[in-house]
Amino acid sequence: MTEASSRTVIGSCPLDCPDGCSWVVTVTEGKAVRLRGNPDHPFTAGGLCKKVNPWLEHAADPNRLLRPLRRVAPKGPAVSFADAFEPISWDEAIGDMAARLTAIIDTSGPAAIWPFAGTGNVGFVQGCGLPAGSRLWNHLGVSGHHVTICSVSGHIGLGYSIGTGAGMDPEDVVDAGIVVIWGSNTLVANQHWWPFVERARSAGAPVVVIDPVSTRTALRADLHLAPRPGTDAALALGLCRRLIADDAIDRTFLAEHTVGFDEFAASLDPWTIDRSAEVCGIEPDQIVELAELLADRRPLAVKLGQGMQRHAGGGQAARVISCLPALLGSFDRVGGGLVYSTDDPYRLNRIGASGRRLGRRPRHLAMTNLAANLLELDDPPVEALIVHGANPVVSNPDTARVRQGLSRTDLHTVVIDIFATETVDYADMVLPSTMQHEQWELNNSFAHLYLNLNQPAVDPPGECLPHTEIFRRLARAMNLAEPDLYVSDEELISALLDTEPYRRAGITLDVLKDKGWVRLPETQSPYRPFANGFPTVSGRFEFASERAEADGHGRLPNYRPPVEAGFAPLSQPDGGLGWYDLIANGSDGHVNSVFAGTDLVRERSGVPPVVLHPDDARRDGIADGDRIEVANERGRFHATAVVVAGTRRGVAATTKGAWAMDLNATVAERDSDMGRGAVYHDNRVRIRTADD
Ligand SMILES: Nc1nc2c(c(=O)[nH]1)N[C@H]1C(S)=C(S)[C@@H](COP(=O)(O)OP(=O)(O)OC[C@H]3O[C@@H](n4cnc5c(=O)[nH]c(N)nc54)[C@H](O)[C@@H]3O)O[C@H]1N2
Ligand SMILES: Nc1nc2c(c(=O)[nH]1)N[C@H]1C(S)=C(S)[C@@H](COP(=O)(O)OP(=O)(O)OC[C@H]3O[C@@H](n4cnc5c(=O)[nH]c(N)nc54)[C@H](O)[C@@H]3O)O[C@H]1N2
Ligand code: SF4
Ligand SMILES: [Mo]
Repeated sequence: MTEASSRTVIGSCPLDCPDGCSWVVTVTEGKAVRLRGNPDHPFTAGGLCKKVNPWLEHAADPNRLLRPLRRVAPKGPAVSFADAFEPISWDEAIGDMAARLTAIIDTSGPAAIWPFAGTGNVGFVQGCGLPAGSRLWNHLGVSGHHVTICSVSGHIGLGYSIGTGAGMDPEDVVDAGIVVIWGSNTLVANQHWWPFVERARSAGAPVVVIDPVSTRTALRADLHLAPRPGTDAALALGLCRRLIADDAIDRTFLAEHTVGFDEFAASLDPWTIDRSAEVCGIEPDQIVELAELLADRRPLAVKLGQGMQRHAGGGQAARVISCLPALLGSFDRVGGGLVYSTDDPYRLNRIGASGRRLGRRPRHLAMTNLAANLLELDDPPVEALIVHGANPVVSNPDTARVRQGLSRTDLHTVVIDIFATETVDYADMVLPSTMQHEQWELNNSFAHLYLNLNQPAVDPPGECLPHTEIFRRLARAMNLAEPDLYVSDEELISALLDTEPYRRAGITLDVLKDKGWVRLPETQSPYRPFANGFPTVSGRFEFASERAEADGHGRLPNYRPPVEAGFAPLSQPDGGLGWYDLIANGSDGHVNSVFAGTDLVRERSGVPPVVLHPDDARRDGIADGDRIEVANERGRFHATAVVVAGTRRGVAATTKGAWAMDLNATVAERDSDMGRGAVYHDNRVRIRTADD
């Protein structure tokens, strides 16, 4: 094979993972033969991960969806996939879709159509970033879609106090005096950041992990606090009170850059160390130890994970925790601050690119209220659901009711995916999507400050099409004249880059094509996001927030207890026998449910076990390796018990995203305190040995 027939194409990982890796695809004679981490990328530095290394094997999986399919059997799991669907041409598929959507618009109005974008790709062209198809959906005026499944509560909570989730550059953690990893299993879910943490540690910074589960990350910590799930705000309030009492606070920073400090300080009276310790179910000494470390070692860098906000009071907890670096004056120093997501500094032209001027949405539906929206919504009910990059039968809460909603015979569901997921079992039509190395994409990250371009490296297999092309064809079949519906993917990327900061920095599509990634404009290292003030109403860090008060969340940060979790063993009539708080974290074998049903991943990762504390297991007569039933009033699933001191007592831990497990049948479709976020970890279950 001659060298001339080989070339490399720079791309990026599209998955909902903070790391936002840049990759290089080697193409030989039109075939992608190698996909590896881009060694030039400053954050991801050449490595991908165990989940994505076999990307090309997944792309060539014999079970990949390759042509459009139409249902010919009743909805629901079929004995044979081939008997449930028949192949159809793209023209037929798009024609059918156009006719149905037009009829629904004519009879019920466009609000009866709900495009449902998931996090299978979080990019701005094909993924849920804008999401894909926004121009068409705006033009038609269909129901809007709120991506409430992941991180919304934390964003809103931090919005009240800091004004952004991007309170520091994660790379600058190397200069931290102390690192607190709060509700994040970094070594599994954000692994490319870990080397920066280790550099901080080598320079003397202790690493603290706060997590009810003894995760791989917690095991590497210098100090691990394992509070009851959903009680983080109580811990943070106790720490705040103690730091103020010890006069370990930065009074100059407080005077110059914050509002409402005195009010906040006065509100902390009840939060003695003993009260915090009691609510969190941890030893008072541990809280004192952490308070003393925070006082001594500055600046404080907090990495706030998404896990801790999947609770009834998740938004409020994020807001309270953000007060710690403010009290210590750490936001003012390189290496200090708080990072939840670095999304804000991207400053792409989302409004222009999504074509918001083309039309208004009559209502917005929350992704994680899917069951209620399908079963209870009126005026009009949802009649067409267009799902892409989402697998709600695995990922959403209350999957039994999700299935019930998707089973409606008067609902037309189109699923665009790369594999026949459990959601496909309920699709009326299935459309085969391209994968990342076969399409254009622009990706952000939520843990670094670089923008990644993804260029198509090869032609797609079979009849797979990018989402954008599917929606362009649909617009044409619906006879829509608006030229903005037909722009190319490259034009869409240029539209996203059409903002003042990118123009000033000279960052264009051509520049990106050349390099593959760029440092974000106006984020020169070291990043000083608040040099000109905080992006809040007052321009200061807001301990007291009028906006939060007006929104019903209280003027001051406060503790909102979990609805189910945290107290399960204590509040039950039988003293907690058999009751646990179930937490399902990211698996190290897959990101959410992506690729989780392939033979390759199933063989490697298997069905995840449920980890129980030895004292709880003994009490409940469960032995290591026993088959158990995990159940509550919403649903049940079976698993194998692993009995090991891997969680605090009363907590059962497993991982999310596995197919054919139905873990989320036990999760409530309840909203968190802010933004209708999901409450995956606020989930009380009963565990016993299974009868079968
Ligand atoms: N390998 C892998 N990586 C992933 C993912 C994956 O599925 N697999 N998922 C990706 C996605 S979608 C996201 S959003 C990010 C999220 O990444 P993370 O922010 O790390 O979120 P989770 O893994 O959900 O949970 C993080 C930790 O929060 C803990 N936790 C749960 N409840 C509480 C609580 O009440 N208090 C505290 N202090 N901790 C709590 C859990 O035990 C868990 O260890 O990771 C991404 N990365
Ligand atoms: N119990 C519990 N459940 C959770 C969580 C938890 O912590 N605990 N975490 C939640 C979180 S953080 C998230 S983000 C959600 C994720 O939930 P979803 O948004 O539903 O995302 P995934 O489950 O990853 O499903 C993505 C789908 O996209 C498909 N896909 C992948 N690439 C492509 C592509 O290029 N094109 C198309 N069309 N499809 C593609 C995959 O095959 C898969 O079917 O899960 C949530 N579920
Ligand atoms: S899943 Fe995360 S760590 Fe793995 S390649 Fe994608 S961005 Fe990188
Ligand atoms: Mo997520």
